[in-house]
Amino acid sequence: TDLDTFITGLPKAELHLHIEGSLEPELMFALAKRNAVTIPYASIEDIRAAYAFGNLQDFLDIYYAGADVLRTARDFHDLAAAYFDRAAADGVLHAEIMFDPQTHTARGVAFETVIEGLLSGMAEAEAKHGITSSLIMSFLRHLSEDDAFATLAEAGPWLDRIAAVGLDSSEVGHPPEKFARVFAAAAAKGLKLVAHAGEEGPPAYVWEALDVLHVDRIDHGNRALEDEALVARLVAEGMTLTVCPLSNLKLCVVPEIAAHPIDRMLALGLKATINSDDPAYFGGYVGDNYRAIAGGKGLDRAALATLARNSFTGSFLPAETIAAHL
Ligand code: ES4
Ligand code: ZN
Repeated sequence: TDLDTFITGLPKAELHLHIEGSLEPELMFALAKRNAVTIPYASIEDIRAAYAFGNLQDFLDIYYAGADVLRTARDFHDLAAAYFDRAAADGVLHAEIMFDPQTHTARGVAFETVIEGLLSGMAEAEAKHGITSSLIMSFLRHLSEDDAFATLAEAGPWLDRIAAVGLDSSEVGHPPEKFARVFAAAAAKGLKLVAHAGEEGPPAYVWEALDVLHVDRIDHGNRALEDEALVARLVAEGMTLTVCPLSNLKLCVVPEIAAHPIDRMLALGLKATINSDDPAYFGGYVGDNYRAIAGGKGLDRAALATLARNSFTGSFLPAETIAAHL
């Protein structure tokens, strides 16, 4: 349709994407075979049938299990290449992709294997599609501060290839404050900072991400809307929120897309963006997320264009590159 064409044609950046969450069942099956890894599924349909989640933890358990098929640099290359093919088809010009090194190093896969595979997929995508990208190294918040520090140390040889650090995994019970010192150390190394906050966790975690971690972006941020003073703070700072509508639906953060607060976020003056989070698990890539909110919320073209524009102004691209995209 016309609207589909409009959405695909909107120049956009993707700012909230877990590369491990772009592992499609077909590739999971193929990599299990290639690496002789046993997975608890008999077929691709079986994998898809397992993707019914009651909350974030239900999803995370399945997501970490799925990542077990990723073993070699070629696997990480293929994973990234498949994502960029989908992103390019959706009109994504730039992507800042998260990876979870601890998910792999804990299984005996070397940090170097993970990052070199991803970097090679990113280089190929730039040559093939002209899509630019950078890496956000995310710490798993259910693991310790020491473990995060060890991961930051392992990243040392590749720091010039990493744009930012992030914070993901089980939110409730693992407040941002737990990682205050690691984030300070990352900032001292010149890295940008992002953190998941207010997805399932309370507004207090969003305050902490701002005041204790000093983040440059908030991933999700939905529950900030419960706190008027917090909304005022986010608006005053022009803080970008990386919102993920289909993720919110699949993880029961919202009961239906019609109830998603994206329109309220825009009306309040928040710098919201649209992202896919874990597209292989949540039923769609970034274009599907734009289409879902266009249909489910009746957002007009001007609102969709604002969201796409926010994805560049909220990116970590140099100012002159951002200006060239607007
Ligand atoms: C995630 Cl949706 C979400 N929330 C927290 N951590 C994550 N890791 C991958 N997807
Ligand atoms: Zn996420």
